[in-house]
Formats: sequence, C-alpha cells, structure tokens
Amino acid sequence: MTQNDIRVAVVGAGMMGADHISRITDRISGAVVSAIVEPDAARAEAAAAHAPGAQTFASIEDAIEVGAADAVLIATPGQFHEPVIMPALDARLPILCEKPLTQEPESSRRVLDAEQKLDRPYIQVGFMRRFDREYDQLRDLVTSKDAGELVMLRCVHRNPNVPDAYHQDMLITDSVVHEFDVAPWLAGSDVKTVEVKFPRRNSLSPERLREPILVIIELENGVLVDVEMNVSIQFGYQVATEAVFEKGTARIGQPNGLQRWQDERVFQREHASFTTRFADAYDSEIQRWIDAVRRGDLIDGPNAWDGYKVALACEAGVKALREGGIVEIPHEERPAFYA
Ligand code: ISE
Repeated sequence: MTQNDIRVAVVGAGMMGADHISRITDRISGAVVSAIVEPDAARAEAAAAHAPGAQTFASIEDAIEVGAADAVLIATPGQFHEPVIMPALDARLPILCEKPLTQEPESSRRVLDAEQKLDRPYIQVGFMRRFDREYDQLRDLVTSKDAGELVMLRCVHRNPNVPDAYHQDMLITDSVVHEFDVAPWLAGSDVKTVEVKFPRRNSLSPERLREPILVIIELENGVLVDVEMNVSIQFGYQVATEAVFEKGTARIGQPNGLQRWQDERVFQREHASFTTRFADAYDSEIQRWIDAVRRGDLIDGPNAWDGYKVALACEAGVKALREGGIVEIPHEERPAFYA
C-alpha cells in the first residue's frame, strides 16, 4: 500500500465480493481493500485472507464511523444495495455498486434524489459489459456508421446452470438486466417496449423455472433487440451478439483461443462462468473506477440514471414475463446532472 492508494471498503463477501477483493489486491493499481463489510463472520474472515491489512465490519455504518475507507464497492445482492448506498452517499464516498442499482424503480428514484443533493454523481453501476473490448469495438462500429445504421441486435445469453436461489423473475432481474443496460448503450437509444415469449421448455431446467425465454426489446429509435435467455444450457457460459446493419453484420462473443482437432473431433474451450468470460472487463471496470476516484472525477462508467432506466426496463420485463403482452416504458428525459 502507498500513501496515495484509495482505501476501498468491499461490502458483501459472496462470490462477486470475493472476486473483487482478489482483483483489487492482486491486479488493480492505486487501491487497497481496507475494509470488508460482511455480517457473516466466517465469510468475512475467509475474504480477509485475500486482503492483507483489511479490517472487517458487520455494517457499512461501522466502517464509515471509524473512517476506514475512501470509496465503497457494493457487492451484496440487489435488495441490500439501497441501505448501503444511502449512508455511503451521506458520507460523500464514491461508490461502485454491482448491478442492479436497486431492485425496483421506486428505490432507484430515492437513490437519484439523494445523489442529486450532492455536487455531482458519486455512483457508478457495475455493468461490466461496457468494459469488454469487443462490446466497445461494436459500439464504435455503430457510431461510425461504416456499415450503415444499426437495425437489429440478436443476443444470446446462456448459463450452464444457476444456483438454487435463482427464481423465475431473476431471468429478467438478474440476467437480462445486462442486455437492458448494454443494448441501449450500443444503440444509443432507450428501451421503449418489452415482450417475453416462451419456446418449448427445456426439460433439464430446474422445476421452478420455465425457460429458456425469448425477450424482445424495442428501442425508441426503432432498433429491435432479441435475447435468448437460457440458464440450463449445460455446455458452458456464452454471451454473444450479432449486430445487423444496413450494409453488413458484425459478431462479438465468439469462442476464441486454441482450436484442436483430434480423434475425428474439433475442440475449442468455452467459458463456464461470467467471472472468467468477463474477467478482463471487470479488471478494466475497477481500474478505471479507481483511476477516476484518484483524479477526483469519482466515476467513469454507467451512472445511477443508467441504473434507474434499467430498473424501469426490469419492471416492464417482469410484467411481460408474468402476464404476457407488450409492456411499454414511458419516455423520461435524462436530467442534466447525469449528462
Ligand atoms: C449473474 O448474476 C450475472 O450477473 C451474469 O453476468 C449473468 O450472465 C447471469 O445470468 C446472472 O445470474
């Protein structure tokens, strides 16, 4: 640790929190994990083993009270985000909040209201796909108009399996949440409507889930996005997009690396989890956030308004999933505070 290192409190030491703790300790420059906030003592202790010198706390308030951190990284489940964001905002600490910002538009609005009382945005939302090199290249292609206007995005989002706690609505709130952020970012336009279709059910899905699903998203500029959301595909983790332009197409997220031919077969490795598929994107996201905090810009990525728009899209998505039909989201202007 150097004197100028940003002291980060990581809140939540589950899978994502532990991943970020190792990342900050081993790969990020200019930052150190100074505090681990986790009510489960055994979990906190296990996480602290990867963060030399970090103190452990049962609540964010305790960590703030003793001035244990300069910035806060929130990696708890979504329903616990607001109670951590509010005291951190009060203490004027820059925040990187894992997706979602909060789980419903009402709580996201409360966060926006609290943040807009400050001088500028303090909250960055952890939509890591925006930091993936190929997504970035695709966005450049869209804005360059080299292939003409973008007309469609065809997305696949496939998980080999999901934990027991994953329930039906999470197809939208935990998984398609990423497309609700990244598709508008790629296409430069907000979500207008959401519809969910059910193909034949995968008999290998856990009994509580009816999936895969096909989510059809219309953006305000007319671009149509379809997402195959699949959480029992068994073979591996795959997130890919084909963009259809007026004069051509482009694909990202194709398998890469060594190809092997043997015994009349062709092999190529596929990811098993988002932690490896997006490892470089997470590294870049956290490094850029730390650099922004050190510069005094505080954030460098999706802000709380983006998080709020995604919460609106998720609410529409859950309604479409439960009740069917095409669910519309009323247009709202982005406040100048979040320009
Ligand atoms: C998980 O929570 C994530 O955020 C992953 O990126 C996503 O692919 C997965 O479906 C979610 O469960």
